[in-house]
Amino acid sequence: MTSSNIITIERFLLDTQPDYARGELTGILYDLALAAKIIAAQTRRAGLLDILGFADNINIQGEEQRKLDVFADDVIIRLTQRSGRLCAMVSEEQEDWIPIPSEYRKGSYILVFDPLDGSSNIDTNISIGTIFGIYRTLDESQRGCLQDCLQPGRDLVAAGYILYGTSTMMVYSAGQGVHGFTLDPSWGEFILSHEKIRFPDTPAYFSFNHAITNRLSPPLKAYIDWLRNLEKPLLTHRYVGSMVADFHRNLIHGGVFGYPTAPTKPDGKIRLLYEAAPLAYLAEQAGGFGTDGQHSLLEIKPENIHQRVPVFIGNRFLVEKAQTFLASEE
Ligand code: FDP
Repeated sequence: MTSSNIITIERFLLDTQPDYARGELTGILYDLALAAKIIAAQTRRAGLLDILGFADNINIQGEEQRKLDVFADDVIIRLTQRSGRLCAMVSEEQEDWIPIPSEYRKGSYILVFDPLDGSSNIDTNISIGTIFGIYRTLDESQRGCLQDCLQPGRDLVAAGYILYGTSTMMVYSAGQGVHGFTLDPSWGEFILSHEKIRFPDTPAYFSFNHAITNRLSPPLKAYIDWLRNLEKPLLTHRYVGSMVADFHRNLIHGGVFGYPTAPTKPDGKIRLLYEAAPLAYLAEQAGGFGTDGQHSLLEIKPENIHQRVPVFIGNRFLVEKAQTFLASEE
């Protein structure tokens, strides 16, 4: 790469924002890129700084919060709440929706996020990520309310994730394709590395937690058998257990990630608002699809901010096949 074709995320965001834009959305994405650099730096030092291990809290999902989750949550809230661009937030780590404190100016957008997805992988040095979605407020004249936060994925104006892997990558879409930026640690800049990402036509992977396969319903088992026995294309099974990492690998090489319902998880495990919907939005922007088995994940209006949903997401034909198998269950 020569210096003349290096495109930083800042330049790309400014160059691609529409003429009528006021820069608010661009500003939020840039704030998230900054948050990503701070979280990435802390993630890299995690083993050394003894910030691993459990914080003293149990989060509202009943999972033990790890210290890095708390750190990432705090960084994103602090960096974005005073920007004047948001009027509400939802975080996986906070029980209630988060209003913008009255001392700060309010903006027109709602940010929903999972600060550290795949957090059970932190202490074994495996890729983790941040997922985010951005909605517009329903009423510009108000300061933001719960209803602003309960919008279906179809109304997202932007979504993305940051993957803390062998490199740190920020991948986002604001409705004009999916673009990926890799953090150059020596420059401290996200550089455009993957423009207009599309799922390849020939997928390579399927990603399910097979520990629960035997407990799945007959149509789900049949679907997984179909994936396993497919010959053209031949699929390999890979499952990291960090949804962002599994989604990213499948986006680049093609594939399907699934977390269906099971007897112990009647609603599935993945959260609709800040995990499933943003990734389904990216999937559609990249030519793929996301479903709960019946409906597009983007059509489901959340009833509460932490709602769980079964998920099948990736190459469209692999995901639609899940719907076909599950239709036989009815
Ligand atoms: P985690 O609990 O570690 O935060 O949605 C949460 C999630 O990770 C996903 O990232 C991941 O795909 C899934 O749970 C893994 O669940 P299993 O361990 O049950 O496979």
